[in-house]
Amino acid sequence: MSFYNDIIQSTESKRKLLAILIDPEKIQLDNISSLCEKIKKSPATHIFFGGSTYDGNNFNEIIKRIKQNLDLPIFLFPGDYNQISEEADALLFLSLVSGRNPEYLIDQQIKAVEKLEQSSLEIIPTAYLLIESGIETAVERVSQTKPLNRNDLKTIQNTVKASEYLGMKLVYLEAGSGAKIAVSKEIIESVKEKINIPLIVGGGIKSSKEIENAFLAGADMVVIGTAFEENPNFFEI
Ligand code: 1GP
Repeated sequence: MSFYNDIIQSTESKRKLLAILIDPEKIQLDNISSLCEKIKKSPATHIFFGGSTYDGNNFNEIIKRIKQNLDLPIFLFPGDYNQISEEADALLFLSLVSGRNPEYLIDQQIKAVEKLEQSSLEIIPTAYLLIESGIETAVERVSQTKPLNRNDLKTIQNTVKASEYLGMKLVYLEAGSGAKIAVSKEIIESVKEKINIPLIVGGGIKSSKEIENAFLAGADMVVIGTAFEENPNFFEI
């Protein structure tokens, strides 16, 4: 069984995917079962787990409890190499290809190797592109990189194509958590026409209309974090 192959099969059959992002920093152990009840009632197909700045001790325990309460694949979406846990199912092995900071292009990945060699996580190489979104987001602050200009479609297209040539298996277009402006329809369309690998879009998506628009423009998977954090009834509405 491969979680990546499941994504490929879904994209081939045009089944859209929805990931709920859980940030360990913003979750209490005691609230996990009620949160999972909400997730069960949502259309979520995946859980993404990770955050830009987490340095607490409950990382493994939170994932374990989510797993006990929920039957969805858990993908690590790590802010740094410490956020690797055997309790999860797969790891988005991110390289921040929109930026020019070697720490997030390759150094963090090298630091992760010894842990990954001991692990049975499925590793999915993922091109991670931060797109300009109206505010300075945590990704920008932590990575000390600039996002790509949202009007420069050519550079965005060439960056995703180069990532595909390099062997990346997923592209993640990121406006940044809590972004003012989500990744635009034009950007999603222009990226989708360039690549043959699945496309994930997240950051600043706050309504079912915006989810729908991202899917219509060509996103294979949409990620929802803040909107669900702020309102656990988001999907009911
Ligand atoms: C952040 O793309 C995710 O990495 C989700 O963003 O929190 O804005 O939904 P939001």
